[in-house]
Amino acid sequence: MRVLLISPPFYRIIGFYNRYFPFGIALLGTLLKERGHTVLVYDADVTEHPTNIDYAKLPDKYPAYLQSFREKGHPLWQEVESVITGFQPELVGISAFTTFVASAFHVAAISKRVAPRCPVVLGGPHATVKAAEALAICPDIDFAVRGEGEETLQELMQTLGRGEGDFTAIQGLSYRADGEVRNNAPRARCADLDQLPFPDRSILLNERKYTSEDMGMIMTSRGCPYNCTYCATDTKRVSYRSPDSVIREMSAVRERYGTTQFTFKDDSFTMNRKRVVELCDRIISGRHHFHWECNTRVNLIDEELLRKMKRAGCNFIKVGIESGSERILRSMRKGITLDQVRRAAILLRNSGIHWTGYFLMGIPGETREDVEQTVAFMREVQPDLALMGVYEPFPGTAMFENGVQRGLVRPDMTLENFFTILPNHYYKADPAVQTDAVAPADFHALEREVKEVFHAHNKKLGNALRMARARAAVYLSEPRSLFTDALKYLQYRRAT
Ligand code: B12
Repeated sequence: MRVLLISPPFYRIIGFYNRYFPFGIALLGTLLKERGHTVLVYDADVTEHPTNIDYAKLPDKYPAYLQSFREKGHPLWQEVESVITGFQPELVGISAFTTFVASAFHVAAISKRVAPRCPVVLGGPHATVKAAEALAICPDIDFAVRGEGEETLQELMQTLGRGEGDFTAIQGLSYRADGEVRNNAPRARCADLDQLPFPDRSILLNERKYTSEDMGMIMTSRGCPYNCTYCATDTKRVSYRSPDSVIREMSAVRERYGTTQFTFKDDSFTMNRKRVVELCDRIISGRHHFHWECNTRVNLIDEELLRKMKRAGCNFIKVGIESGSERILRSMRKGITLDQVRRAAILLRNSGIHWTGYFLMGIPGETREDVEQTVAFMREVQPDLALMGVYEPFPGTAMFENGVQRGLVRPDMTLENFFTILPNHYYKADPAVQTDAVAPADFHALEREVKEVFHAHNKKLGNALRMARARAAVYLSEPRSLFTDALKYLQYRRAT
């Protein structure tokens, strides 16, 4: 079968740079190719030139994003059309996060216009939690795959290939039948990640547009057992790849793309301490000289572990702090205390590894005082980079359900809603209302104030130099990342 897997455009439409390659569809494409299908993986967001990367400014461009759907002959939507027409697929698969699911619906519509008989399948985080809604509102989507797609997509293709119309036995699949949406039983998670191939990055259309660092995104585990109420990760059971498999993938990526800086994008990389120690030991004893970053939690690091990680090439660690208010941390079920953050901040600073703290504001029930505590706490713990996000209700999360009960969140959206409401307001009952504890006008003024404090913190020369020092090896191997980083820093300087 000729299969076209698409990551729809979003960042590129509004002049932003999207990091990494589309891991999920690259992996699915690799599997299908191994099974003899003809596959093209089209990331419509990849751009060669470093464009805007100050993601705090992303929402400012959302009106232009919505406008692109109304613009006849928009070059990016024309590009999508010509890729579909040129490839002549027998199946189109589209991946989507909630934030840019309008793009997925639009791609589906283009596909149905130019290839009306070709089935369109939606997958990814949005399909996982909103399959029924997507099928109910978007007539151009024929199937939605909930959760991991490896087995489900192959079974669907086998059924379609045999010309059969009975999909009832395919776990994890949702589809329309007799005018209603059917949700088949869920599919069990992949039990052994080592059985999966590495995503073959060479099947990406425009492979050469990615930087070596973008190609260095690696997933060493799936899932997270914590219960943060704002998070959309749906797997509580964590499964891991073996250190051997991870090192083989890193070596293969380095060989093909010259990658020296890798990113472990696992939800919490140091969840299993023993495994991290083993991986680090293997990297050190094999003299691999990789550099890498990871995400983790403040309660999952200690001095000895950080020392080992640094020796194994870890140069960046990103942790979620979220709030400086114990009350809010508890309401988020974050599972950490402010004292744990203080302790981790000292360990991270002493480790010499560059560290980023992620913060969140605008969550239901949060007052101005809570937000002020967060700002004061950021100043106290002084991350090398401090990033503030404004909470968005993602379906499938506990906070989404709680928001529905509080009247802040609407459980469903119409197709028209997705094309008329700004993506950072999706599923909000009233786009103007962020939280029930701060009046809308006050919230927006507060958001501006807080973001200015964060910008001022990040643009301090000392912080910028610490970042540059941590990335020195990357600059040597990929000089264009020096340009990208300098651009980012200048954007920050101009922002306040
Ligand atoms: C990498 C990543 C990113 C990268 C994406 C880069 C890229 N080029 O794709 C970056 C850093 C840009 C990013 C940005 C954001 N992200 Co993010 N990100 C992730 C992360 C860590 C890994 C995704 C991944 O590759 N997973 C591994 C692969 C194997 O899984 P997968 O992609 O889900 O694919 C599987 C299935 O979904 C399915 N599948 C996927 N596509 C398709 C397509 C078809 C046709 C089929 C059949 C199946 C299928 O099969 C795949 C294999 O099993 C996830 C967390 C996670 N653990 O998944 C969050 C996650 C996807 N991100 C999330 C969010 C919220 C965001 C942001 C909105 C955050 C923000 N507020 O800024 C932004 C999005 C845009 C914006 N506003 O800036 C949420 C998504 C929630 C949602 N409902 O959409 C997640 C789940 C994090 C979380 N725990 O809440 N992100």
